[in-house]
Amino acid sequence: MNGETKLDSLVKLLMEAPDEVFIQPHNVPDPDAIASSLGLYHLLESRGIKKLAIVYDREIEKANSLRMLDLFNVPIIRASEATTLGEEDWAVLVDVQKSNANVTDLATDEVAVIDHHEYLGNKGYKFEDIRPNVGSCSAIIADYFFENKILPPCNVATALLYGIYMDTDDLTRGASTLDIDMFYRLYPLANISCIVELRGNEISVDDLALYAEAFKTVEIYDEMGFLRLESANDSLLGAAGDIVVSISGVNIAIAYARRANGIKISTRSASPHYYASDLVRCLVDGMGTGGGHNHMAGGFIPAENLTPLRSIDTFIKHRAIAFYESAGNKSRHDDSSLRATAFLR
Ligand SMILES: [Mn+2]
Repeated sequence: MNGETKLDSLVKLLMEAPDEVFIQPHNVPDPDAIASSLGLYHLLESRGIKKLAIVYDREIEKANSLRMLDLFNVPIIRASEATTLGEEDWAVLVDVQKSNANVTDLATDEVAVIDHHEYLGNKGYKFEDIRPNVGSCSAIIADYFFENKILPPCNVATALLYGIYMDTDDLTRGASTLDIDMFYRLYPLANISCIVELRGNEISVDDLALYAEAFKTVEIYDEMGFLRLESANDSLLGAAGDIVVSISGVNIAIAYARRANGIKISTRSASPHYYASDLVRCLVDGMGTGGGHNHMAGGFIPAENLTPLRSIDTFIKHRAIAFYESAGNKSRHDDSSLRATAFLR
């Protein structure tokens, strides 16, 4: 409809909700997911959506994510504590899409989605706003505020600013014009001392011990770095991968951890010739699920698909090197200007 914003359409839809509306970010919510959920909560509340809650599954693991909940009064609860959640309720997925491995399919009907990951196809949503070219979901939510002339309160502006900071690695990873515009507009509304405090809470003492062990496992092959983490802590994997990519000469990181239920994989790429999402899909091919962005992606292989006599380390390295060599050979044979897109898409 002419002049109707995305927020208008979403609110119109949610007004029809038979009972409660749950905002659901991905499991183990990170700062971008928490900020986006908080921002959307305020937007929907200000537009008169009542019976609203933010619900997530699993654990909030990282110190900075936990600190955000207190600093910004985030009304978020665990799915297991949402006693009124049921089939009659609707959900808006945030920073994730239905069927992705990192989101629990709760009893609610997922009627809407706002995300910045690669498009996983129409899952029967009544509202969808998926922008894979944007570096953070927080920038999309910030856009909803400014587009609708709603001023984000200080706690929301600060959370969204921090979400952009984290998901774009300080505007250096996959940042779009929207991330930069929203960063600029949020900045004067935010409390920078809170950002400073969060930056000072990015790892816990326990994390440090896990990192120390993990960094001993780092192995380099050309531009690729491999790291194995002996922990069930999901969010550390990506952060450890970021550190591996920052090693001089290394542009691609593969971090993985073995769990009782399978192997969790996180990939990073700072190379224009290799997409993290293509790499992870190659690693899990025929055995599990994976996806993400050009610069960061994740995947999972369930334990039942693993062969006991195959070493996980060898398996991951074999597949990653095969991907690297074939993409590298391919790109060397192609016209240089076309090589990245020709092979990778
Ligand atoms: Mn995100």
